[in-house]
Amino acid sequence: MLYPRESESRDLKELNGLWDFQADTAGEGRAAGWFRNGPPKPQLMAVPASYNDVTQDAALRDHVGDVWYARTFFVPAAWRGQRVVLRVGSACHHGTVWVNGVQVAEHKGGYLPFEAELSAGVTFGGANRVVIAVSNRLDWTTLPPGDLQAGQFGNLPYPAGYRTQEYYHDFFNYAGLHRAVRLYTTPATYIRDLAVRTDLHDDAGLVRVETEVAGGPAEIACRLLDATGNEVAAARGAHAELRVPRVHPWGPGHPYLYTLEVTATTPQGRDVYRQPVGIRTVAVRDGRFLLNGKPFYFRGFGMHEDADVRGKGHDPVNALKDFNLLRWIGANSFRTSHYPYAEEVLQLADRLGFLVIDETPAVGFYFFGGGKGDVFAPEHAGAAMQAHHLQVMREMVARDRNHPCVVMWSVANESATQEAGARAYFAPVFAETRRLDPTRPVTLVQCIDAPGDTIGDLCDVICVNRYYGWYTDSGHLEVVTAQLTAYLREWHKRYGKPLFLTEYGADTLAGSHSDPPVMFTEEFQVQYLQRCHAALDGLDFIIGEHVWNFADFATKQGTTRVIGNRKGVFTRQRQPKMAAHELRARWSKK
Ligand code: GCB
Repeated sequence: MLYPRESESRDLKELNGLWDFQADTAGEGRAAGWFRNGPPKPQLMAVPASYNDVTQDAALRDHVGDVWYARTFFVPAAWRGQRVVLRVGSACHHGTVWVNGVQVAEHKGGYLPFEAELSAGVTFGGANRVVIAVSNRLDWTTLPPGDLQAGQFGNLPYPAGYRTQEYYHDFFNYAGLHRAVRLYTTPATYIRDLAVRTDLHDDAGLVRVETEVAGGPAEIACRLLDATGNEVAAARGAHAELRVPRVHPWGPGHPYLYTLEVTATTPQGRDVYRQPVGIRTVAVRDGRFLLNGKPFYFRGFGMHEDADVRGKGHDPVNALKDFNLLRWIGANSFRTSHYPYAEEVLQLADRLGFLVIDETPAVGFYFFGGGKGDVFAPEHAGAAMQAHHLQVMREMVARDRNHPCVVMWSVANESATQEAGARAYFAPVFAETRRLDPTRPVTLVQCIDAPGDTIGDLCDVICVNRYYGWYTDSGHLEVVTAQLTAYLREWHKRYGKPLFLTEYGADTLAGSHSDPPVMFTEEFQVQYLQRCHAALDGLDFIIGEHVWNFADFATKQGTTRVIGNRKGVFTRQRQPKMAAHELRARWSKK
């Protein structure tokens, strides 16, 4: 799926800014026809943003169900004869879109984009109205999953019909239009999709391009331009192979990007699309993760799209700040825990040279239990959930496959892979991911003990999260190194595959100090990380360390979360804790 870009044949118009907005507290909007003009008593809401923290209304923060967005937009008369496409970057978690009262799109999955072709129903040279209903409901057909919950304590009074949204993952269920809403045009015959694969042979690069054209036949031509705009290779046809002598391979420290220029020519005209291309290879061989044929050690974080006021709304200023902090601290990679991030984040990673583990929103498949039965039971992660999971995988690979930064797919975070049903659920997800993209390793981030696991053989790399001395033996730093060492050894013994510690960390209230260290102080976080590093440095099969988390982030309220998860090495406002300096010292030596 191509990112919307301007070119000599394509126009682009952002529909970001202030929209009309109303929460559908009575669930009446659809029956009452709000899709025609928008909700009847709107307030203003910013797009892109989560709506939850923008107002002073606690009921809106915790609202469960639809919210409605609406605005007017103009389609230039000059666009007549072009395809006009509306692209919604993210409607979290379920979006329905109407233009001029007619439904044009519906999409489930809050972290991936969707499009609607408007050409037929749109007024050229005049005003049009777009209305989007966004639902934040989570159930066992959505990723992540959730349940509607009545009052938890049956003997206590609750208002009639009282329901809250329960979920099993550790980040706040922010919702709304989180990413850009855009209009763009293409000619009637247009480049629908590109699949780019790259390879290296000695000092030459190979770029294979599959071009899909829609709307009619066209002559396809590909040119590859270097960073100064000089053509380095050219080819014709839907299956093109471009050979680049004296290639500049892509990687951290040298994120060299070529520009692939694809032209589809018909007697009526042509469509031009430009795609940035980084030429690199990834592989898992002999117990190592190889980037461009050389062993690569991952240093970095599990992150979140999360910030004050905006919630999960993409903001280019915040995103760039995060990358500057990643650079400052000496990181070379991150995981899009626990959902695919905005495409603009991957573009920054391409340009600045960071490796990305791209993860689905399959999270909350473990801390479930509590007498509710198995995760992999028909009423939970059963056939409906699996079908959706496969769909998310397809959409994620389709969106992200052309990014050089994406080096591994993570199909899920922390699942009950010890359960009898886990393998039947996940085997098709791994198989489909490999069919869609045979060029990248695939993993599932684990949290259970190695002996009970049923799916590790499906992974190219074993990724594990561990918190010894935090959730177990709380406060006992002295046990951390030995316990973590034993745990990692056990996984390695079981599968003989490279191991990646994808989470380790300790909640820390910035500004809290204690020596000797106690939990939640900055001294404790520093020593906690040092003890984990002592374990990692003593093992020769480790391929990476990702601290949990890059920055403090919002979670649902609960007794173990003091205004969110505080395992950030940076505060939510992106200021360093002591641990940030500790990591910077370690990672700048590596
Ligand atoms: C985990 C989860 C992550 C949590 C983290 C924690 O294992 O993968 O989503 O936020 O632990 O801090 O407990």
